Amino acid sequence: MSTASLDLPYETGAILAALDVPRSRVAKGANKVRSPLTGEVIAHVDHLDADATRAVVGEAHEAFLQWRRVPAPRRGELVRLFGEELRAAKDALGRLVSIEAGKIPSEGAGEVQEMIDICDFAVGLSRQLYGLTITSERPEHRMMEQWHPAGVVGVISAFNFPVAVWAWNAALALVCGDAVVWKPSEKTPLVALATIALFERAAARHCDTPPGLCGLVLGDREAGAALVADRRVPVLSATGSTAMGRVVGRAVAERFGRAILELGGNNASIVCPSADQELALRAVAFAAMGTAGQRCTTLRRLIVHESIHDAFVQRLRSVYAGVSVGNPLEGDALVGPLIDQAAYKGMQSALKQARKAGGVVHGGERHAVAGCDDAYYVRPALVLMPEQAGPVVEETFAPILYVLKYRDFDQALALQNGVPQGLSSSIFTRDLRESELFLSAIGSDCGIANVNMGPSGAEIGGAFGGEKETGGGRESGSDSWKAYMRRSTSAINYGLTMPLAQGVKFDI
Ligand code: UN1
Repeated sequence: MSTASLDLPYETGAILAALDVPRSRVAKGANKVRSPLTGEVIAHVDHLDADATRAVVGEAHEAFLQWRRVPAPRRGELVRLFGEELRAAKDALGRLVSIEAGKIPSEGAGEVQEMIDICDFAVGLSRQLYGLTITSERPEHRMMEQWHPAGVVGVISAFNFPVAVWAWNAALALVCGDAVVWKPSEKTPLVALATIALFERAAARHCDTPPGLCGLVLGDREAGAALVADRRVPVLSATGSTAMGRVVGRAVAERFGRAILELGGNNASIVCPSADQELALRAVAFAAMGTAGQRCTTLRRLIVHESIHDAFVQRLRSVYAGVSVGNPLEGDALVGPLIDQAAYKGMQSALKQARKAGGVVHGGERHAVAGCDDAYYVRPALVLMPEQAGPVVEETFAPILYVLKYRDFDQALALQNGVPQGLSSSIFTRDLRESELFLSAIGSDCGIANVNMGPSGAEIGGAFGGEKETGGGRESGSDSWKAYMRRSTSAINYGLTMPLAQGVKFDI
């Protein structure tokens, strides 16, 4: 096979070659791929148009018709093999995630680990796709429900978790008997190509895998729109902005498909008077500055009790001033680059609005990194806000942490819940009443509510997703698999009479 060239930065060519990505897929296309580490072009890929996208869906649909016949534990075997390929390629794929998405090495590797974890979870699940049996009001009858494969699952993923979020969806969908068509972010096509190449390695070792089971669509809005509109895609999982989700959700609903939406977050942590401040400081640092503030679960609002506010903010300011920003592949920086210029501009505009609304901004300026003039590195920003207004109620995908003060607990809860988004949240307290209230029906309104830890960095065993403008979808663990299947309810008469439900008589 002719693989990628070797003359790209950070051995990108060698990594792609090792991961079986053909050079033809990354060398001559019309669309430039840049590394946010340096801003330089590292590949050229072709985009599929609407017709080509529909053709990929068609192949996936044909594959689905075969795949749904394969027993679920056999389907699990394919996912097990894929997990093996991921384990073997963890270093290479993790490094490619760093090159293409700008993550620090441990987060690049962590992203691949998250894929491995969901594969393990799905393998077990492949023997546990259970329904119910239900007692019937009719004599000599029983009822049951079964879960059947749904069809082709469309996955639209974002740049910030360019492969893990696809894997959450794909690993479950595959054991559920579905085919998958993936449209990754236009900013991260290389990791998608590499992931599919690894999947194909696993598929080649599994004789029941039909061709086209995991389709890949590199493309822009046109391709995305074709995937979203296609009636052969009963389930469409989309991760990204609320604006994108509004368009996608509507289009899927229009044709009565099912959308799994994982959209914007505006996650808060409450720091109570009894909090272990040392622990809170460490948790806040990772949650707010990690991944350069570009996680859906990034901590964006800190709600601190007035009695500890000034002292805690002072400690936080010194943590912010000391954090290393830089090219994570050239040193040991903890904060890498923003994804692109648009992200930088969005950040600066939010900071400007914050100042206008009376906010006091610390940090947030562009940070020069030698040899990376076309990249966008920033100092993380800490913004003291007089109230929750302006940019504070919006999600800006950058490392900005707004700090608010509270007096009584109800006020803290009202602030926590007083934004349109509802993904993740957390509380730092040693007071059992406060933590239990926070987790109760009248507490946090988010899909994720943590105690004595930050809002980010969820593991795969739990259901992931959130309420309100976050879109309501759940992915990954718990019983999220049900969204990838169709439910069939059956009533079975094993007697000789024909009683009707609700006492209806119809004697012929
Ligand atoms: C996302 O940012 O889209 O909980 C997903 C976390 C990660 C996943 C984030 N496990 O932060």
